[in-house]
Amino acid sequence: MASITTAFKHALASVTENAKIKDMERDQVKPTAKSEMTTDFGGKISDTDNWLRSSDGEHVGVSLLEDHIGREKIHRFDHERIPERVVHARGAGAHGHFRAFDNRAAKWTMAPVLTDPSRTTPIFIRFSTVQGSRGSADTVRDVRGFAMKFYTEEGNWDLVGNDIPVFFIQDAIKFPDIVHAVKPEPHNEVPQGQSAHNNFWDFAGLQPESAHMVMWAMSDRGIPRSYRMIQGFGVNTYTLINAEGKRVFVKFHMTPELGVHSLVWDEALKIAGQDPDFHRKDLEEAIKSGAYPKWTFAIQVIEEKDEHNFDFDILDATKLWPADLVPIQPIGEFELNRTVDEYFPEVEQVAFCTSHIVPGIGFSDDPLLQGRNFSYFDTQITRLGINWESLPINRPVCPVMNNHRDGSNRHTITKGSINYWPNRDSVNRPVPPSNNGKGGYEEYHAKQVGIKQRLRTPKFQEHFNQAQLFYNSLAEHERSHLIAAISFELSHCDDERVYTNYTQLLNNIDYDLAKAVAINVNGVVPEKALRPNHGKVDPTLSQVFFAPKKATIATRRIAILIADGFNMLEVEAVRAIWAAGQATTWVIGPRRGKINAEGETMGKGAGIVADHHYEGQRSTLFDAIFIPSGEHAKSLLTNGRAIHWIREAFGHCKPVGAIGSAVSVVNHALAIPEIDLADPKGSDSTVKSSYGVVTSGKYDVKSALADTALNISP
Ligand code: HDE
Repeated sequence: MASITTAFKHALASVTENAKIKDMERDQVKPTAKSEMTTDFGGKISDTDNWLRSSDGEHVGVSLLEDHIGREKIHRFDHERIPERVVHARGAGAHGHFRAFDNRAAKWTMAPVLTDPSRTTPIFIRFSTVQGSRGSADTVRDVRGFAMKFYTEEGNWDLVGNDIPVFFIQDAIKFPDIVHAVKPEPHNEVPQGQSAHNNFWDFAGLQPESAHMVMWAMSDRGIPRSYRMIQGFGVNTYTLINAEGKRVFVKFHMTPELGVHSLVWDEALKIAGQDPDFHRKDLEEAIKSGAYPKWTFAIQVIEEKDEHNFDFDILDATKLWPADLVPIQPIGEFELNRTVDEYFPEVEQVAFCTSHIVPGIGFSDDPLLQGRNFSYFDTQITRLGINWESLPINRPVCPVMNNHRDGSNRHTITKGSINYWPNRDSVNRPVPPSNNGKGGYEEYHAKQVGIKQRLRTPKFQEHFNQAQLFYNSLAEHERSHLIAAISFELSHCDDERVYTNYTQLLNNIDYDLAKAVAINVNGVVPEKALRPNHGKVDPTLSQVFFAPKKATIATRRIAILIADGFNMLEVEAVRAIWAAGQATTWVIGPRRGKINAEGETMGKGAGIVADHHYEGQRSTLFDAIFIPSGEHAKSLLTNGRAIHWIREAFGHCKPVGAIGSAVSVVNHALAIPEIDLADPKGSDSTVKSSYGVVTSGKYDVKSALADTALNISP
């Protein structure tokens, strides 16, 4: 019996799991070797290279407007662009699946997507930056969007979140102000992809409710290593409703399996120029190699009766719910396992809407969420037109049937003469579910009493307690990065009023922080703290907390730096070992092409084909570097670019591994006496490891490799 149930579940899972793939296939076209080029109206094209012109064969002659083929090609091209998103314009997306672990969430919600473990719900996630335009760089300091679309059997549920659990403002009416302030300044459209300018810090200094999120954005969270290594948060307070009609408040959390990791600032800056698509490519590379990014999905729940038992308002989006007060409870997991086939129809046209919810999930009075529920639908009309919900990537996998009609670009053809309700013909559908006794989405019957007014209630007035909690919870290195980041940004503000005001504001959060930044940027150095530090700490706010329980090199990119005369056996062995650990290895040599191994005659022998030459890629694009032994050490020693590779990787705190003769190269490059490097001649038989530099003097390849391979995990 059990096995029949399991088989049934698997069958069901595969049906639901593939529902969106099947749905999208309806609109797919695939050119084949036999495909012939046609116009959009299906006529075959004889010539796509030469405009129709009147010519005597010797002189080019005039181009004729008559050329319908030429005109169609240009018309289509002229109208290819649509408005980019007003925020979150730059992004990358992928398809995947969500599964509930079991029905543990059923006591709070009747939504099958969160409670039915036999279901595999297709999802699409779009990650994004906020400030920059569509062509901006991936690694800029910014918040990352984490927008999820669940194609459930009850309709689409869009959970439009960020990688930071709180927001800059409390009331939606301030959104245009914060976005105008952070976006490029209106007079010259500068800067691109960054908040390091007068207007942002001016606004932030005058709108202290943003202080908490500013701390997060300036921390390492603002410069993630990968979309696969960010947390996601629903941010707003939503509600869950169970089968008995009982309601609770909820916050959603997504935690990446690989841990939460960041770049260092110098790397982020360099990668922005060296590979502006770094995050987009990283996501694609991981999924295509089968290393599917995974997250656990968790909720925090507050019972209705406890709503007012906190010293902050649980509907204030500038506040998180500390994990020691409200436990974070995992209820499911999801992975991304399919890249998009075409960017524009999928990633550009995907459109999220916070008001897309399914039975069992509801809104709260969170004033930011209420405004979002209006804004998202509205913005999609400008971007995609009123029929945006029927685009392939946006349409649900369950039936859609209603009396909405027309609008530009209507594709759906609904049969029948009736397009209103009620109608004279009872057999005509659609029938509203309440009329035929089956339940549709029903709003929770919440009592509303109030006086119409514009206000913020008292608990919304406190802005610094949680900014302080965040600061207190950071590890030492995270704090120094935070100080450096705020200092960098304020140094880019040349209006004295801006940086003096902000350094004063910082003293509400922490005296040492305010002092350090003020000294760096010529701000107001405080004499004493403005308010005592409450000393509270929440370990779950530091990235360190999310380090995977077992260290892993999975999906890490390791560069193997070589020149002619490298030790082939070592390279082959480490590549095999690291591939087994799901890391990828890339050979970097003096040229892209064959590099000769030790003992081979130049130009002959199998050698190894380098993936890139020293100038073709930079150490910034890798997580670790390794140099095998061999006579190539002599040329590496005298190659400035190779030495720079080692220095730069070391400066970015990356593991640097070397064997035998390569140890002297590392010694020479780093020239830091306190680093405990192995004997350059290779007679030392112990593996030494210090500051991420792992060296082995052994020539016993097997054990040396074992040592190095094990120790190189980033
Ligand atoms: Fe958004 N936001 N937002 N936002 N947001 C948009 O919708 C808005 C907010 C977030 O990948 C826009 O489709 C208002 C919080 C993401 O397509 C727009 C307010 C959070 C994305 C909009 C907020 C977000 C958007 C622009 C304050 C984290 C990208 C294009 C009340 C929980 C979605 C679009 C994608 C996009 C409005 C605040 C996340 C204009 C009015 C808080 C991830 O409608």
